[in-house]
Amino acid sequence: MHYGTFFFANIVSVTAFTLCIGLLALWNRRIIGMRWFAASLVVGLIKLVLQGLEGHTSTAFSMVANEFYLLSLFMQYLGLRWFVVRQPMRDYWPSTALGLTLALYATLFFAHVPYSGNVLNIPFVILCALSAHLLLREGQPPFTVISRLTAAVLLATMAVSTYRAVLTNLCYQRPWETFHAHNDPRWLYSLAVMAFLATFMVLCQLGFLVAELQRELAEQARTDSLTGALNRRAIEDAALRETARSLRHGSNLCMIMIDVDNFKMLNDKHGHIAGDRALQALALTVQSILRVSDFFARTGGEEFAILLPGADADAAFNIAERIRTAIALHDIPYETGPLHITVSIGLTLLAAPDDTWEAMMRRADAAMYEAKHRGRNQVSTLLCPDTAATVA
Ligand code: GH3
Ligand code: MG
Ligand code: MG
Repeated sequence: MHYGTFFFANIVSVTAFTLCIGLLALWNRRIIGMRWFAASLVVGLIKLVLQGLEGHTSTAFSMVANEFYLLSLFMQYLGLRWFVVRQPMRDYWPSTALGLTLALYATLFFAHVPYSGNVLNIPFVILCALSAHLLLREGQPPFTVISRLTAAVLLATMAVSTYRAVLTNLCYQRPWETFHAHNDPRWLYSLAVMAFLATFMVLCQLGFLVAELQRELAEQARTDSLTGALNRRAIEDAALRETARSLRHGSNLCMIMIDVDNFKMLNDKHGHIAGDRALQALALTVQSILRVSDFFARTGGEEFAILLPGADADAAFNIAERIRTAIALHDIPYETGPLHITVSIGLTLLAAPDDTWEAMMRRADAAMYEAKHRGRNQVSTLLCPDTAATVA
């Protein structure tokens, strides 16, 4: 294999990959991880061009090429981290350590210190291992499969780069003279394996994009766009699951129905936009009171449902009362002055052994209408099919 021909072919394919990932990052700007992938490929491509010119230009270009390799891997790490961790990196030490490493390598390179390649090679191997570890630890659905696949590619990259680091220490201790290695088949073929793994890595990056788009679609199909609460279908699925689980384990399950009082009047008086604002404020208030394990959905225009797994009638009643009071006391900011709403709430408890979520919904609905009947802005409880509604 001829070194120049290999580099030309590699540069052509990496240019195509960079364009592809770059355009996808541009079309999906909200997916920040793709930006890091694109940036990592751009830096990797520049590194490849500089490395291809090795022996024909100043040795400083080789130094920059080597540094860009580590930089590119670090950017890829940040991209992977975005997909699986979903939180910005708060620690500054990784970037600081990277900066110091690059500065140290440049100094040793220009001082012609032998074995200085280790300053980059060792962090490269460590970063591969850290990336793989992060993916295996944090890769939750829908990223589990692609995370494992990517971790395998990273571990293979780590193995080959370790081999190349050992080879460098044994035969090419002077990083400003590595063009001597161009005719060494061990050097060239291991480089080809790295290029092959880099191609796999780009496919993995596309895999992360596809998994993220799937996640977004699934979330949209479960969410109400106005309030951000679950939609009817999602709470029905949750109710089916939770009733089966509660009946199996003999645990409590409560359902709450909420309906805004005289909402049509608010719309008529202040306009539809004001009504929308009130629904959004209501959703925020309810969500601030619920736990993450509870389910909250918008089931109709101004109607909402809540599932409280594990809550008994007293606990559910307290939560319903807190919701009712918080909404009644809330001044909802609006251009023409604060808006006020109240809600009527119906509450029911799963009745073993053969209750169903449809029957629960009917009971919670009946309890809610009972609350309306008795003057609105109150909580009504209908505990089991034979019990009359009690109002508090
Ligand atoms: P009640 O106290 O008996 O529940 O009276 P209500 O006026 O709240 O009930 P009604 O069913 O008569 O009216 C519901 C209103 O909710 C009618 C409809 O215009 C309004 N509505 C439904 N969906 C939306 C929405 O997404 N945005 C806004 N602004 N209004 C909505
Ligand atoms: Mg209604
Ligand atoms: Mg209403």
